[in-house]
Amino acid sequence: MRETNWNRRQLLRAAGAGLLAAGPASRALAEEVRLPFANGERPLVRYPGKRPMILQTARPPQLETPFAVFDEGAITPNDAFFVRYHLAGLPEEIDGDAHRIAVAGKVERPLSLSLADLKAFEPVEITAVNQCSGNSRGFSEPRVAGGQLGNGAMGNARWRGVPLRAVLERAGVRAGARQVTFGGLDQPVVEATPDFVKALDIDHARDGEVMLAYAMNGQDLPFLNGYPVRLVVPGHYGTYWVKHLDAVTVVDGVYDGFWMKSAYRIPANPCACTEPGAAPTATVPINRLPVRSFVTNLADGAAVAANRAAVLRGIAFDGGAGIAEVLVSGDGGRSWAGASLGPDLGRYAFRTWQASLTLPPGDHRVKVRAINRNGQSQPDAALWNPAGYLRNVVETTRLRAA
Ligand SMILES: Nc1nc2c(c(=O)[nH]1)N[C@H]1C(S)=C(S)[C@@H](COP(=O)(O)O)O[C@H]1N2
Ligand SMILES: [Mo]
Repeated sequence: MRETNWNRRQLLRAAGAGLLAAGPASRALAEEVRLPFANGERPLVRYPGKRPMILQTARPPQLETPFAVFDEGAITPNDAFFVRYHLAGLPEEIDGDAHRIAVAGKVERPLSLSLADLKAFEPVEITAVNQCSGNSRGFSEPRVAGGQLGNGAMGNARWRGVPLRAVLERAGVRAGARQVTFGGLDQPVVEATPDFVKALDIDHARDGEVMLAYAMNGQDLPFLNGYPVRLVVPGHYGTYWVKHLDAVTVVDGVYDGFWMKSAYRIPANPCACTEPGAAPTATVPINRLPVRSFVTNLADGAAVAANRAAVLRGIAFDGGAGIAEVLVSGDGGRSWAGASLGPDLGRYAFRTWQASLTLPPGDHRVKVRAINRNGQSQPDAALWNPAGYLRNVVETTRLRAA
């Protein structure tokens, strides 16, 4: 498992190789993909420990999962899991044995936990989707600033680790605690950039599900996904899932660092949306994942045999109620039929589904819609907000039957 822990020089070399799109070093790697929006051309690159991934940025490394990976099953393999960083100062190398997590602030007993200390707690496992707030931002219309991502900034893995609650109990949270903040080893490269620190309310931090994870799908965390320990916040957007976790601090106020106070905020209204182009009057920190569903086995524009049952496969997920139902439409949303759901890996996981559609010759708009156990679903038309967060419109796949 050690081979997944690459040092920064190796990562940068890999990034450089991918970036030299015209140069000799890139030939073995360079293939392009085209995300389906304007300026969607991206190189495919191979980083250590990863299969070819869609390069969003090289410094810091930001890699998107090629969408076809999601048709391989409900679990996203570690070598295909997307990568998101804000700060270009990645650690040179991480020695898992020397790594310590400082638990401090409003606690009775500050702790310095090694990986071995963490592994001595009773382990828990949870299968949960990590999705970037900006997943699918490239489809936003009107377009918005930020990484122009397709639909591949998400993944579902089986996480193993220790409930944050158990760690906080050992440290002894003092009266008056309001939030817990989380920091990782990566650093800004210029002083003006605020360090990446996130916060959760104390009750959320102690819900028993928020986890300090040291394994992903039965392996050490890949370097780029947070080796040796990351926070897992089931049902919540990836921004809270702090990687290379080294600081857990209990505070008695509402943390007001840049990445909580200014970034990753959504309109404070029921749709978390605004009129296109308009700024919200009030905002709150982004939180739970809304319901989403995708067709995974047929790409937009694919051909199928006319008048014969075509199999449709896909995935659906939400922020933790669990998927109750998936419906598919072969006629652009006029009529809907139920899909059959695959195995239930837990309410935070991807739920696979399957359906069949018989289409007459011609062009068709196939749609998929999921409904969770709270009765929440997806909007027919995309909602808009200035950061391009929370996209969960009913997806359309155009198929040609012949
Ligand atoms: N240390 C650290 N943790 C981080 C980030 C970061 O920049 N630094 N980015 C967050 C964001 S916005 C996302 S979407 C997830 C992505 O997790 P992944 O790279 O393992 O896919 O990591 C989160 N944790
Ligand atoms: Mo993110």
